[in-house]
Amino acid sequence: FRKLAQMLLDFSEQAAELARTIRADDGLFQLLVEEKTGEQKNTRFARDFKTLADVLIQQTLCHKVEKEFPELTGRVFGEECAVFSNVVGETITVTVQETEHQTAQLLTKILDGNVNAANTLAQVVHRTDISANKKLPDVLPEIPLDHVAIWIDPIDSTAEYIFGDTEGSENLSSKISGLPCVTVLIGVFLVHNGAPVLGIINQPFLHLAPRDSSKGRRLYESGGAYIGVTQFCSGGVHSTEASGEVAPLQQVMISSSERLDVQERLSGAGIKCVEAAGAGYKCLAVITQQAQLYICSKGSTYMWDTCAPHSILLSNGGGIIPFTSLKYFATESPPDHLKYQTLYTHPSLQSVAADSGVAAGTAAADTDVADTGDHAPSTDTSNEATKSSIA
Ligand code: 2IP
Ligand code: CA
Ligand code: CA
Repeated sequence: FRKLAQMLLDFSEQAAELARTIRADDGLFQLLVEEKTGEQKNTRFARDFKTLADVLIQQTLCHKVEKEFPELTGRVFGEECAVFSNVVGETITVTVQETEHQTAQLLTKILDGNVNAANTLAQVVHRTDISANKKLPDVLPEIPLDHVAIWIDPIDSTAEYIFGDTEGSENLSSKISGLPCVTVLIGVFLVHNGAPVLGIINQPFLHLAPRDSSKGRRLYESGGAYIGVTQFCSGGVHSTEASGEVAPLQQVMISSSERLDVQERLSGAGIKCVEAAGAGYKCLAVITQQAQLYICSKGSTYMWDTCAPHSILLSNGGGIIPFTSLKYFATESPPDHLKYQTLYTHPSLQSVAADSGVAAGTAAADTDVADTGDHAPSTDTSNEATKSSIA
């Protein structure tokens, strides 16, 4: 498990490097911002380059996991599907090949013959020298690898990634946006009971590089990675002790599209609402204790969004519960911190869960996501069954 944790931590930095490479390279950046329309969209592979960036990161992780941890083959789940197809019936599945050259050749087909772009991407995909500047915790649980699976959101906050202001506006005023809101989210969960056990969040665009000021677009250097490991037992999640004292709620993270009535209730109770882009980023604001709670009433977060931050929150005495459970949680005194935690699964694991008699994760169409911070209630994710969320 330690070896897997180290690989995932280092991979988060490789994913960050891929994200930065695309923003830093003029040709690749141009591909990122241009939307395919009309003819072009119909005859070529009909997904935009921004999808390729996500898919490539996800497939790079699949490749690494399958090579280094064969028992986890087929257990890396992510937001993206690797198949690109066009209207004339051609289909290409993005998979990382044995050599950089082969990967570049495959990418060239998807990139409509753009050899330079394909070579640049393949080069980062095949790098083996990238490591995260972060140490693993000294003590890690001994979890057999065939007990776990992975949820990844390769790039969370895609809109900020593509169009976000370079410098962002990260000052916890009342609206936060821009590249600092982009995160790579990698979470590990137990397949038998759905408990999140390891989470990594990488912020690729946290630090502006000093050398870029003469360029139009600013460049970034290695960002920051966060890691959290949850204590667990066969029965489920064990968070670290939450302190008995529940601090009053002062600041809550919300989406800019949060329901007005939710916002009004929070403000009416004297709680400051801070709008920020990115589900991962809002969780991070709770993890770093800039806010006590992230609330999301819309059902717009998914398992790939919350698995990683959830593990980190649990390791700090916080957690994530479905928005629909908030009303029960709030009436308990003292609230049972662990009872309502969101659990994780994937449709392809249903037989594993069924064998062990565990009901991890079917989804209700209109549940919501939320993340709870230290002591506060929070909400959680939901969605169609394929996207797997939990009610
Ligand atoms: C999105 C992204 C959005 C978020 C949404 C996520 O993921 O993080 O920013 O909405 O919940 O699913 P909001 O910022 O309004 O909270 P992605 O960028 O990966 O699609
Ligand atoms: Ca996301
Ligand atoms: Ca994403």
